[in-house]
Amino acid sequence: MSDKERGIHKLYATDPIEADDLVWGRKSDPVTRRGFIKGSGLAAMSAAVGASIPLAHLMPGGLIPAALAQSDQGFRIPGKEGLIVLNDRPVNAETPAHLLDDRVTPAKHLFVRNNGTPPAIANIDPDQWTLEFGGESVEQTMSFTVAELKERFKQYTYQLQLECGGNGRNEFVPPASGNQWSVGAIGCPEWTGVRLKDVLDVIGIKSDAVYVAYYGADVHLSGDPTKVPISRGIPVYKALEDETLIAWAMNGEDIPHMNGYPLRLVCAGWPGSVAGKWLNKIVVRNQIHDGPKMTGTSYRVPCKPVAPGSVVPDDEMCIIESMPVKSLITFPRSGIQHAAGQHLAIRGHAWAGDLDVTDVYVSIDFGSTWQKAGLEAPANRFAWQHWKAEIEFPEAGYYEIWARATDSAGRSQPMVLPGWNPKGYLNNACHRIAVQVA
Ligand SMILES: Nc1nc2c(c(=O)[nH]1)N[C@H]1C(S)=C(S)[C@@H](COP(=O)(O)O)O[C@H]1N2
Ligand SMILES: [Mo]
Repeated sequence: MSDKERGIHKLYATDPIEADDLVWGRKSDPVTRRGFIKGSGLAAMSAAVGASIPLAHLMPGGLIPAALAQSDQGFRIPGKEGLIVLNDRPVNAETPAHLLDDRVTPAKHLFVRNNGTPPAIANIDPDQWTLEFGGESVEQTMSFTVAELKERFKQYTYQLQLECGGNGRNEFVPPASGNQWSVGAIGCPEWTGVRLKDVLDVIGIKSDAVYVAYYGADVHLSGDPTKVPISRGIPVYKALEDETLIAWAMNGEDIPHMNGYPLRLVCAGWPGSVAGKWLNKIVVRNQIHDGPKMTGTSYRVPCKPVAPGSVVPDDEMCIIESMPVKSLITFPRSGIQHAAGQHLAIRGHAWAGDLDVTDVYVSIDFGSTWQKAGLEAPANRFAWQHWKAEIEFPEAGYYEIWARATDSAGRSQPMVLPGWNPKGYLNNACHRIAVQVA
């Protein structure tokens, strides 16, 4: 178990009540530390231990279930399986590449990137949840319940990829601070909701509108209710895309708690940070939104390339918009043994922000030669695309398979780290896996 995975155990040791609230959304009595767990908190705990807990009403607060405490998996996030926990305060976890093999990412395998403390599941009532619209550039302020959104507007279902702007950060030299994501802060589930543009159409946006931004119900890590953990936005044109959704379902079910239950924005192709979770307010702004994580160096890169390690003034940093072309090898898993003399069928996905992927190539000789992979069209715009190839190895030994995608503007993934930037965003270097041929 790594130090980071042990974090939640430390938190249980020092502040079991806080740990409970964080992990299970359970409420313990602050004096006796006797907890009670029921409803969705109990469901989450049951899911994590893999069975119902008949005597849960007798379980003390602040107790980490032994099944989890003694497992070598360390801290587990309810509803998630096999994720690598990078941080437990706030919860951040990524998916190993081989667990992203499904064509549509299952809920249990979608990464989690939290900036603050999510609202406790026990305190979320989807029937009472409201989404408010405001800001300088709306014609009228309005508020909708989830049921009203469902009744009043046409519903759409799309496969939409979601990738954290910091995915790949762990390769930056000199290193960038923040979650050290490797390749797994990406997924492409199927989302259902209403189009943001249909709702904005009813509300009316003024001609001076520039940006559309979100607020969510998560709270700042400091616990200070006047502080917002994150509030980001997108230019009006991106907000009005058909695929920009106010979503309540993922893969036909409620969105998992850690992924924004009961309502979130999905705005594919752009850094995941624009896809507000636990969504309760949308504002139409007459200026570029200036909420937390919108300004300074957050989700910005130098407007012009800089030398690694440079200090870049804020006014020379530009907001990240469409994400760059990228691909993953999801089968086989890195490190496998393969029998000599046999073909190896490999596969994965590729995506390119607002663009399409036009080609995927694979190499077993560190990029000296490339073989074209078979590539499918996306299920819909902004869905990742599936690719596959057959590999032949000339003799036994250690090999690396590299994958490289090209987008519809002719841009290709770099083989090694692309432009260094202070916060470690947009690393779209080729993914590679190891294969032992024996
Ligand atoms: N309210 C709220 N929305 C949020 C965040 C957050 O911390 N709070 N994190 C953002 C970031 S940085 C990313 S990458 C995505 C991650 O979505 P996921 O956790 O469902 O994978 O949610 C975005 N929306
Ligand atoms: Mo992110």
